Amino acid sequence: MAHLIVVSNRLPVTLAQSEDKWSFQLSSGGLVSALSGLKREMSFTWVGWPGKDFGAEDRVKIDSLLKENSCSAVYLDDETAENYYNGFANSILWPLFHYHPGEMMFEEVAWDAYQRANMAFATALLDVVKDGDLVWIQDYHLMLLPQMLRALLDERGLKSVKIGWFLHTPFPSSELYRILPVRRQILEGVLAADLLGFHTYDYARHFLSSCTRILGLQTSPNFVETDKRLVHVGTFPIGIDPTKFAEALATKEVQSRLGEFERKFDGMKVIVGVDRLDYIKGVPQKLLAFEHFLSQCPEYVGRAVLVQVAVPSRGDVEEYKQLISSVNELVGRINGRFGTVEYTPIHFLHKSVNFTELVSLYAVSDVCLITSTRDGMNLVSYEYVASQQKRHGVLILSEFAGAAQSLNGSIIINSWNIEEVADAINQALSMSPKQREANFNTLYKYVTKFTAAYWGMSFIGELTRVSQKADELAQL
Ligand code: ADQ
Repeated sequence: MAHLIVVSNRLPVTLAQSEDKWSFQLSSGGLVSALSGLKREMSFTWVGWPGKDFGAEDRVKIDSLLKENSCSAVYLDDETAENYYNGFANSILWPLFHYHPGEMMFEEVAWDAYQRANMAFATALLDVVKDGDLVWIQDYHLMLLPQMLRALLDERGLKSVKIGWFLHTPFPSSELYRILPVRRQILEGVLAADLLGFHTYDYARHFLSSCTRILGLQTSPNFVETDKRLVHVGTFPIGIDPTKFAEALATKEVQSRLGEFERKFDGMKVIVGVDRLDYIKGVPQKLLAFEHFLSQCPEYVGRAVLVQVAVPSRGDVEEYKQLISSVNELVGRINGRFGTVEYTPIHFLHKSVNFTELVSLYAVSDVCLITSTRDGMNLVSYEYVASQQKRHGVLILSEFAGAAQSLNGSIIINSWNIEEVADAINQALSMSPKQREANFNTLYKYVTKFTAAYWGMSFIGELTRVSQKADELAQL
């Protein structure tokens, strides 16, 4: 049975030290859930950056703790980490891939660090990878890694390692992608993999046209032909672990918190928003649409609230600081305009909430409003559906989130059209119980079938299949 090595920018762990003893905690998330499905099928090791640099003495202890938990760390010095992560990944690739080229600041120092960091991953992987292993690289932080790793493996004669790469963000139209000064290097970087995965066919299509237009390569809907190999391209929409939500809903803690919320919002319609405070999530658009809704439907003033939870994110990047201040201003203005002593239209929580709070909030809400201006998939939409078995709340979902291509049964909106979003809120709040139930059933069926575990198994299943095919061809 093949061994799987998952590589991501961050190890999904929290390391804490008390006295001189280190402890380890696995974080939750889509990728961790995906692996819980795969764990039954194969052994795996997780390789990634532990979040900061550690001194030599701590590294020894951390390394052995990580090894006991099937993880392995890639250490980066603080300057490389900053320029690679905040500088290149989050200030160049992230805005470009989400159609915000205006926010993109290309700097050589960031590009150098991106190359150095990807090389540090490739070198660290050499200690872990054995011939015949499957290596699954995650996301836009590591787009040079397939090529760098392949070169090192070739030097050592490790010819039967198979490499997969998956992109969690959109891949933009080639018209936009070609702005990137290092557009060739990035494409060539990932094209050393055997299988490339995207959330939706549109993203794959944009990638294929970039390969044709920028590198002049032959492509078909599922392949790119390079002079070295046939690179397979596929769509693998990610999902969540819905049982985690069903189980949480049955706990005393969630039931009691839900009861408190129900009493607090008695007689009110609750609209929920849960986002990282990132410019791609369209939080200002959401606030403006809610304001427009209240002005167009005054019967809901005093009877509808928006609970917006916004996790602080990347606060050290300039664009994010500006976003926080414009969101704060909008919340203040709208609450000032429609609020009374008894009524606060927008409850704005600029923080991360714990799982009990999150599930209770999802469960108490009549509507979940997602207005991303671009979003690879958007897991909040899935989580809301997984928490709505009783209420059958309505999902309003931006057409610019990958999830809009899978989640039939939601109201799809253009998040830039404030009037359309306001109308959708009104439509959602007045939808008949019968229609809500029918929509919920369609959504719930999808969310519980296409889970994170399903996603992980489909990608690895496909990587195994393409590897076997390549091995058979090589033997001819
Ligand atoms: P993200 O941009 O982080 O992920 P998303 O898919 O919505 O976006 O996942 C966010 C996660 O954070 C959810 O699990 C949500 O519950 C949690 N979360 C958000 N706000 C929170 C809060 N205030 N408190 C607690 N938890 C909170 C990237 C891409 C997405 C893609 C995923 C997976 O940008 O498009 O869906 O990867 O591929």
